[in-house]
Formats: sequence, structure tokens, C-alpha cells
Amino acid sequence: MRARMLAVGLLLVATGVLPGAGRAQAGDPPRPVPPRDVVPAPVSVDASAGVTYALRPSTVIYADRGAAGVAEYLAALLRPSTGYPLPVRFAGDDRGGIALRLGGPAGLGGQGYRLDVSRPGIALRARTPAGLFAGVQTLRQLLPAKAARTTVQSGPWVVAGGHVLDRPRFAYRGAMLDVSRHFFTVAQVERYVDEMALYKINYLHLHLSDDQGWRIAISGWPRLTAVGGSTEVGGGPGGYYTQSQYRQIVAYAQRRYVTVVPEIDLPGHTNAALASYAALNCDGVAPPRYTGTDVGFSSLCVGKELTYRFIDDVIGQLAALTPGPYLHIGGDEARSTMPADYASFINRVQRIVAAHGKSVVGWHDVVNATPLPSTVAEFWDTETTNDAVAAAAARGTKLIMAPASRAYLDMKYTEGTPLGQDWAGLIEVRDAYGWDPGAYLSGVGESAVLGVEGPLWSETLVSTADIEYMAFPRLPALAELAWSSESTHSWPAFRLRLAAQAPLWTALDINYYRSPQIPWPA
Ligand code: TNX
Repeated sequence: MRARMLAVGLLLVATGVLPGAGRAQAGDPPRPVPPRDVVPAPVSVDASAGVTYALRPSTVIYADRGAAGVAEYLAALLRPSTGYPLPVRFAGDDRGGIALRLGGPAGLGGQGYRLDVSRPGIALRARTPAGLFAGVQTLRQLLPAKAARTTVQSGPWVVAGGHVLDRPRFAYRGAMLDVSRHFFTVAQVERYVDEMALYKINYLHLHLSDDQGWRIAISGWPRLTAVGGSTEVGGGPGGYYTQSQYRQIVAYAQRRYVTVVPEIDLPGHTNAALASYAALNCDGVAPPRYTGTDVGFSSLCVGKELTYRFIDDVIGQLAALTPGPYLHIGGDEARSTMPADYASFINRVQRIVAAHGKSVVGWHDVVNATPLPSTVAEFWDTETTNDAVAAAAARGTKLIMAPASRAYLDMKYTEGTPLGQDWAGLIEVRDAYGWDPGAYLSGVGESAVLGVEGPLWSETLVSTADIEYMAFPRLPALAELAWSSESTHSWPAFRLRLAAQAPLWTALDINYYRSPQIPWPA
């Protein structure tokens, strides 16, 4: 009986029916993670049956000089768990080691890579360091999950042989974190950056201001942080980043090939700024600070010149602190601003952003103004038809797809989810995965889509555990929509690959929602 069960089990594992087939039972020889388990799904995966590579105490990481940063990043990930020295060398013939080489066919593009795992060694090739970094994330998933731990583990460190060829579908793969409704520290943001990077997300959109909190120090406007930074939803202490802390986040993200997109939400969602400076209000009276969760009640005074001097200072300083090309100006739910005022306000702010050398991203409401050719609109509605957005797309406005009913990571999974909201619906893992960003909006084709983003609003979230519970496993699902070609889209296959990620999340101490839709390993 036992033998028969074992045989059936092996068959299920061999045919890939069981998730996490690479994880061994106690006492069995460890089986490597099958290359097909990678999330997001690569363009192509060819497993080499029976071939494996194993890290050894003598393993060397060979790299081109231009790949030094990625090589050191990989070494720093693997040294603590393996206990191996894993030196990075810029000379040598690659044999027996892990080689990170710049170059390869034009078809890899700027973010693609090729990973070859054979008995003598691992070869990773890409045309850019960003491509190598993406390949390293794939390699991390192919190593035993315990390689992600930060204390010494016992080997062996076996990687299944095979060839992975990969490049992204969309250039922009984003995650938004709302640090305004509840403040999160630099360390908490950095942890989220690490979690994003594992799934090849390359933009971190930071929602730095809202009614409930202003989170970035601006020279010349000290009350923004002293007053506007002192609140958060529910009455907690709030907080803010000094400019040097913000630079630290930017640099940390940059080392992970993640570009920060800072958002100052304008002209609505501005109670924290209005409470800080009475002069910013049309009536010259500062409103009380706000710690509730309503939206749409506040507006900057669009008729006052001081408003634009304020915005020019804020945008100018943020532009100087931000190496990435985009500044997000919000623009959503400006229900207290008349439509004509809204349009002229957004048009003027676009010119301010351009004068500081950046491109605007705005919530899709900004299509009601006159988007500059460089302006990107972030679609957040729950409908799949929006004539104004479709018309803007037809005129050339590029879109980031973050439809609230699919991509909002703050929506509850089910009615019983203890955190989150439900105004855009309940979003189980299958809902988060089951749409096509290139064909979601009526009349908007794939060529108008710059990418996909998962916004995580924080009205109900106070801790890293809360962030992770809402983001995992939906963020990897969105990452797959953003990275993987439409031809790989398959819920039956995805749920197995997603299940196989769980040991890695456990090793990384990531708190995740154990969705009943996913056959998690025991
Ligand atoms: C809508 S959709 C908002 C945010 C809220 C979020 C909560 C959009 C651009 N704005 O102000 O935090 O819903 O789900």
C-alpha cells in the first residue's frame, strides 16, 4: 500500500500535478526546483533532464566589471545561508562557477536575460545590468528555498539543469505603497522593495502625501512635516522622511533596479498641506488635521499664485532628489475642484513638472485636462469602458493599468479578510490574475499600455505583516501579468507555480494569505 502511494506520488510529482514538486520529503534525496516553477513565467524554459549544478564551498562568481553590482548583490544573498565565501572575480574562465556576462543577442532587449544551468556551471547573460538582475531573481527561485535564509543552512545547493530565455512584456511593472494614510519607515519600505524585486517589479510608486499625512521634508516649508507629518489614519503619530532618508530609499531601490516614482497628490487629497499652511487655503483659514478615511473633500486653492510657488518648490526639490523620469501628481478624486479649474490647474502643474525635467504620471482623471505627450495616465476605475481615457490613448497618452477591481492590493480577498476595503469588490487571487492588461479597456490596445501597477492603499494597514498579507500572493500575480507574455497565461499552471513559491516566502518570513484557490504545499 505504502509502495503504491509512493509510486502514485512520484508520478504526480513527475507530471507536475503536485505543486512544489522540487521540495523533498525528509530523508529523500533533495530534488531541485523545476525550472518551470518560476514566477513570473519566462518566455521559454527548457529543462535538461537529469542534469544538475551544485554550489560548492569553492564556487566563484565570475562577472564583467559592468556587472559588479549585480554579482555582489547575488553573493551577499547567498553567503549567509550557504556559509560559502563566494568571491566575485573579474578574471577567470567561468568554469565551475556562476558567470554574469554582459552581452547577448539584441532579442534580449534591455531587461531580458538568458540563464543556462549545466553540470559545469551557471551562465547568465544579458545586455544590461538590469537584465542580469532579472536573471538573478530567476536563479534565486531555482535554488532551494532555504538559500534565502539569513543564517547558515546545510546544503546541498542543487539547481536543476536547463535553459531559460526571458524578457518582459511591459516596460513598467509597478507597485504603489501609500505611506500617507499610515506611515512606514525606511526599513519597511526597503523590505517591500526587496519583495517587489523578487518578482521583477521595477517601479516603486510612493504615495507621499494625502489628507492624512505629508511624508517628505521640503526646505522652506517646515510645517508640512511638523504639522502635516504628525498625523495618520486613526490618530497614530505619523512620521515623514527627511530628504536624506528619501535619498536612502531611492538608492536602495536603484541597487535593485527599481525606480522610485514619488507622488504628491494634487489638487485634492491635500488636507495635510492645507492644515500646515493657512495661506494655501482660499479663505486663509487652516482646516483641522484629518485622521479619517473619507476622500474628495480637500482642494488646494487653484486661483492663488502662492499655490503654484508652493508646488514649484515641492516639485523642484523632489525632481532633484529623484533620478527616475517620472513625478506622479495624483489628480484623482478632486471632487472639490470645478472641472474647468481642475483642467487649467493640471495643465499648469504639467508645465511645472516639465520645467524641472520630469514627465508626469497622474491618475487617469488627468485626461480631463490636456495631457502633454509625455504624460502617463494611471487607470484606476472599476469599469472596463472609459471613453475619455480611450480617446486620450488614441491621441497618444500611454497608460499604466491599475484597475481597482483587479489590481488594488488593499481590497479584501473575501468578506472575511480582516484588513482592507471592498468598495471596488473582493479580489481573490484568481481575480487579480484573470485579466489581460493589453486588452482590458474597450478601445485601448496593447501598444497604448506602458505597464501594470498594484496600488496598496494603507487606510487599514499598520505593519509590515499587514502589507505582506495584502500583497502576497496578489503582487506576484500582477507581476506575472506585467512581465510574462500573454501566451503563457494559464490559471491552472499559474496556481501550481504560485504554490511552489510558498517555501521561499516562508524562508523570507513573508506573511501571506493562504488562499484556498492555491494548492499550497503541506
Ligand atoms: C481610492 S482610486 C483612492 C485612494 C484610496 C483608495 C482606497 C484613487 C486614485 N484613490 O485615495 O486610498 O481608493 O481603496
